[in-house]
Amino acid sequence: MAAERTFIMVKPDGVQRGLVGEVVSRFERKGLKLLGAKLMQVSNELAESHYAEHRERPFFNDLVSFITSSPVFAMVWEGENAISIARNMMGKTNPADAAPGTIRGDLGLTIGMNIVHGSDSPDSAAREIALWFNESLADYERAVDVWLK
Ligand code: DAT
Ligand code: MG
Repeated sequence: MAAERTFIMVKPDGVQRGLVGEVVSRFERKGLKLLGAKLMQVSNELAESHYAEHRERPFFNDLVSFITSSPVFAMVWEGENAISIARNMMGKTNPADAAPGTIRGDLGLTIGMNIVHGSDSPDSAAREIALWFNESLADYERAVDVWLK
């Protein structure tokens, strides 16, 4: 099976609450490989483009305001089934419904501030990686990869 890449972001609430290391650590321990990471302030233009699929939803303006309110930590992770694995590790969108053991289930309280974003399909991963990382991603081997097949 081919390795997948996924776009993951610690949202402003996660950065403000000091949860960047916790989120990074969970993906590292899972065995996913980090290909890119940056702390950045999001522009309105980038936020609106990222969340374009939600443009008509009643919460769209709040979502854009929230994601641009303070820096985010944007990342690309790679591994077998990385997209669905990361979504499972994040838990359901509403932390009230997210299972214990997931990021949102363990650390989140409300749907408006649910700590983390992760691509939901191969198409959205490709779109989001291109949108957030126009610089080249790291290309490297890990000795441990032979134990993560
Ligand atoms: P996810 O982040 O799990 O992919 P989504 O793509 O449906 O969820 O929505 C994007 C974000 O929008 C979500 O993380 C939080 C916010 N959101 C979704 N549904 C909402 C709602 N009903 N009320 C307020 N915010 C909502
Ligand atoms: Mg989504």
